[in-house]
Amino acid sequence: MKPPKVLEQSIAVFGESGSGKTVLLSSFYGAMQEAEFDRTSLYNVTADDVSQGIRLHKNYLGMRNADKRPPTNKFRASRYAFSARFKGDSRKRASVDALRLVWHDYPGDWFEETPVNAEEGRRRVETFKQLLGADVALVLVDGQRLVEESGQEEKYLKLLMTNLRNGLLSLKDGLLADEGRLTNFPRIWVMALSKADLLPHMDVYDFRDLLIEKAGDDLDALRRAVGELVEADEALALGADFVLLSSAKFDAERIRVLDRVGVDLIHPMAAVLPLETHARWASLKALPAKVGDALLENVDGLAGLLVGRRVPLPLPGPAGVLAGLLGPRIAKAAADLAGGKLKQVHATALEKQEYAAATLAAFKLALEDAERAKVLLRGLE
Ligand SMILES: Nc1nc2c(ncn2[C@@H]2O[C@H](COP(=O)(O)OP(=O)(O)O)[C@@H](O)[C@H]2O)c(=O)[nH]1
Ligand SMILES: [Mg+2]
Repeated sequence: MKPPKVLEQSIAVFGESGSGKTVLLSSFYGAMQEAEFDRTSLYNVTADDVSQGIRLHKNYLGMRNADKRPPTNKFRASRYAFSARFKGDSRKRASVDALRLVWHDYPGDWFEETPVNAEEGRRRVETFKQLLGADVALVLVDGQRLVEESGQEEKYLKLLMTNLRNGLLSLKDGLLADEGRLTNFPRIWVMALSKADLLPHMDVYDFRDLLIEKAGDDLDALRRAVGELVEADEALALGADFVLLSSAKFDAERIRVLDRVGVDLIHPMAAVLPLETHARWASLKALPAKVGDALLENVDGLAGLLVGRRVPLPLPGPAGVLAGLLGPRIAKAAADLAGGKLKQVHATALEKQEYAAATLAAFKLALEDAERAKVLLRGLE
């Protein structure tokens, strides 16, 4: 039997303690264990680490059935891997059996407190290196803090951005010690309003405007700090994409897990945002070839799925030249699929039971819907 073919995306989630990371993870995972999800979806999702999965599911059930909040600081692990395995006939899977989502959880204290000693400093750099393969980072902005600081939100927002920036800069020397600026590092930083249910009148445009108005300079300083870490900072989007997230609706007594916002966009964002953005960046003339290749390499599997064609691996000689031409074209064709054409690709893939392709098309459609609903705002035109 051939080993299963898995395409992997990772996402790094940054949020201060109390900003909603554990609840978000539990809601994300628990929702996909519901019978209704199982009945209607093209894949099953499991946690690669079984006990991690059980803990998250238990958290979810506690919220759903007993209105109990997940215990705080229970999880020490900062890496969670989930696999979405496709149902149906394996011969029709067009070489992809599963999409894996790796979720890196960065606790806020990391960025709020300086390391106590050199050893701890080294350990932070080592742990941080785990996220170097992530294409997308989510920065959680705590909606509860915005409510508490209503009218003077800049107090909280500036501190949040500054802490994150200082945290990253403090890791800089350790991160760049080996080979200089990083080719693989999250280049898409999405600002996420967590606990969005507490601000029911705020749509994603209002959220963006608030951030820019109250902490635009700090956001820009954060962008420049990340720019100092990556090779070719023209391929960097920080402060361009925004999303609203609510893991559940928390009333005084009830926790309504079915009232979620944006949680179902996390996997689609991790897969689709790089696909669309990397294809565009790779066509920039000024970009070093090494960076362009790395950007395309991260998305060629997904692009091939959507346009129904595997991208050949780089080959020597004329074939290599051909692959070099084909890769960007396939990525661009996949990135450009939208609207009616995308719906067609989705319907055809469903009909042919090519579930991986259908899922990726559905991910893209979900982002389009979220934009229309003003839950997601993408910087791309
Ligand atoms: N209203 C609302 N409250 C939330 C939401 N997510 C988390 N909370 C609240 O925030 C608290 C801290 O969340 P938690 O996920 O433990 O934060 P963490 O420290 O970042 O892991 C929870 O106990 C809830 O009371 C949300 O989506 N909406
Ligand atoms: Mg937590």
